[in-house]
Amino acid sequence: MNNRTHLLSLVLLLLLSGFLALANVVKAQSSDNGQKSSKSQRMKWWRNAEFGMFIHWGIYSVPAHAEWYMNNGHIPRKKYEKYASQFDPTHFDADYWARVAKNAGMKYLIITSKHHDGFCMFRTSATHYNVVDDTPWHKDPLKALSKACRKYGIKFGIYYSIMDWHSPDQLPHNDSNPEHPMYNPTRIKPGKKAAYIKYMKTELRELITQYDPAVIWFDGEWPDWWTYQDGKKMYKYLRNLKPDLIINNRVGKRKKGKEAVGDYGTPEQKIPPNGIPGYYWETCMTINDHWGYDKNDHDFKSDTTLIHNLIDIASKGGNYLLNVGPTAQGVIPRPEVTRLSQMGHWLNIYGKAIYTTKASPFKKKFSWGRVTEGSNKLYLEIFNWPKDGKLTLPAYKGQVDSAHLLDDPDRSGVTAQQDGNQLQINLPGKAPNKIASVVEIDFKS
Ligand code: JFZ
Repeated sequence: MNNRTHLLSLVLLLLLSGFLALANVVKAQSSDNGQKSSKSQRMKWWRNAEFGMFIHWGIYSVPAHAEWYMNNGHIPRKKYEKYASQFDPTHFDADYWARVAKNAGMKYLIITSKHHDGFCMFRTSATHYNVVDDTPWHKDPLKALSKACRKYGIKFGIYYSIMDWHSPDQLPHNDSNPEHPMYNPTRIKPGKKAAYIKYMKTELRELITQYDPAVIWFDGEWPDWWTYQDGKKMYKYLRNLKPDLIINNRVGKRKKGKEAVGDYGTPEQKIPPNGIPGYYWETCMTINDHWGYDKNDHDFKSDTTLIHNLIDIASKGGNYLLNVGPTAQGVIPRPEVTRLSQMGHWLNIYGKAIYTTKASPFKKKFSWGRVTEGSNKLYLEIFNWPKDGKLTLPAYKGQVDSAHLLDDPDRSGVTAQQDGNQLQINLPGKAPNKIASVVEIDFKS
């Protein structure tokens, strides 16, 4: 080889190795981004939705002591089954339920397909113990409701309990007195776990093919026999069946040092004080003190509490899943409907401050209210109107362009200045809204 060919091959070699190195970087990046963006793509509608309706409805609405009655009332299986023969919700109106959610400003809905009591509120081939075959009503409410949701542009989701007090594959926790069983947490019948998982898969496949849900919301994952690995496998199974399905974290157990299973966290009845940074989350909450219909529970949260909760959750970067508990006649109790309609009324005016916004960019908490972030915008949701008309916040990126009350068409009466490390707001004398007024501040991009 002469010098020239030597040099040429050296250059070629360098070029080739450079190219390979670059290709590797590009490959690594695109697979990272690929993963990240496919989850954020999948979660996009959900994150922007902010507010959903939870519905706990089953044959427990017949005795009307909420959804844990079979366990808490120590009812033997055979006796509990009788509630199915009394379930005839002639006033059920799926279109109306979807309109109640729509008018409340809710963007998605999650309904119980099977709660811990094991009764299936949908058409299924896996058991006779279902609403179509085993009630005098013979109708499939999930069919009607999924259709109505589609009509009104509400995403349809399905709750499914892993623990099953009625399953032939599961045993009550304690049945030493068969007339007085305690079900929770169930035990698995020896050798029956595979059969039960097969049953779950059959039903979940039916739920997906029959109603095309956007979300599956698992629950009842706490019995010992359901393991972290079982949850992972179930997640994979469903992800394969429907690639853009969203699945909550109660599909699996939390395991130390292991990645959480599921797409989002589900704090219950509480709002995490600092949100859950870096993780999607949704607070589910009762509108009174029970999930399933309880005829003695009249402890409804006030309009103000409910609207403040929604704002608080949005300011911390989460979604609010607010529950209703329809009666055995198929009626959403009146006090629940009126509260939802009040929330819708507020959202009609102030929804810009909630939908598609992000958590407050500030660590600091404010006694006067909450903050949400839009693109080049801050929204201040004011619960306690300051007597001196002044609010002081930490400075925000960019320069203030303008500020106004969200419900003021004249856009007058509010000023905002930023100097040094403070953002200073001057408000008019009176709060325009008793529950929460909203100031929008626009920043130059
Ligand atoms: C579960 C159910 O047992 C209950 O009936 C209802 O359906 C609710 C939405 O979910 O209850 C739970 C589940 C998880 C916790 C507490 C209650 N938790 O994580 O604290």
